[in-house]
Amino acid sequence: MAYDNNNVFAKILRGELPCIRLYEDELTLSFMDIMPQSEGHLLVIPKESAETLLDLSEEGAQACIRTTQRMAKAVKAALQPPGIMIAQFNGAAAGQTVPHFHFHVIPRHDGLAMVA
Ligand code: DGP
Repeated sequence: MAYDNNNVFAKILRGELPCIRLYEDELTLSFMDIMPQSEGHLLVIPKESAETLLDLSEEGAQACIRTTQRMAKAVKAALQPPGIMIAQFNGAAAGQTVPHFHFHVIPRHDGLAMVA
């Protein structure tokens, strides 16, 4: 399916929607999730127009995992959660609601799994 240029993360990347920006480099952007599952829940997205992991370039995938690791370390240092969940969904059937690739970085204080 063609990439939807009007999805909310595309608008955030273009500066058309506000977000709480945490980190940005040439290939990725990280910002706070608007519906956090716990304190510190953040997102990492590529700047390239990719809907799912299957659409993402290898360079984009490497950049996203690098930024995700960096953000997980920052969350650990800031909030000291005993656990950090990294979640990622591909397609509406898998629970993806925004059709632009993203990693969730979610501090966890219990053993419950995320319900999409
Ligand atoms: P997913 O189900 O994996 O597609 O999760 C999408 C996440 O994006 C969800 O946790 C809520 C978040 N989200 C949706 N719209 C916005 C928005 O406009 N701004 C921000 N910061 N987050 C959003």
